[in-house]
Amino acid sequence: MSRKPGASSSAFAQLDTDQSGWLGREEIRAAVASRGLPNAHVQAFIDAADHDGDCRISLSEFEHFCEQREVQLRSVFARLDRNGDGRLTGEEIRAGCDALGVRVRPLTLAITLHQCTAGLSTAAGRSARRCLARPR
Ligand SMILES: [Ca+2]
Ligand SMILES: [Ca+2]
Repeated sequence: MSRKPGASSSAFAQLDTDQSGWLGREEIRAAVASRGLPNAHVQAFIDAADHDGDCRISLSEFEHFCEQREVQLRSVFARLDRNGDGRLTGEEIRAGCDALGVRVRPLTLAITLHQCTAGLSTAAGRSARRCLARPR
């Protein structure tokens, strides 16, 4: 399974609000703020994505960053998916958190993952929400 063709270029176009062909610090700051993320993510993203060091992110740098993140996410997913069925249950996620020594309260986990699956109207999304809503 791979990303839809053009998914990262479409995302880039949405972030490039001045249509300059680059993501500048202010555009990145606006994107980070609109997602409710800490401001530290602005520099972290620039550090991770800006390969030529010009402090702005080109489309090719953005696409490369997205590809790297997808590889990392697939690796994490594979490690969490203990039975290898291609789906993460609440228990698998909890076990992963436990293995990392991360204490996540069941309600916090349920809310976070409910938000992640909120856009899913599929049976899988409903199943995930039911599973995550179960008390530990
Ligand atoms: Ca721009
Ligand atoms: Ca750059």
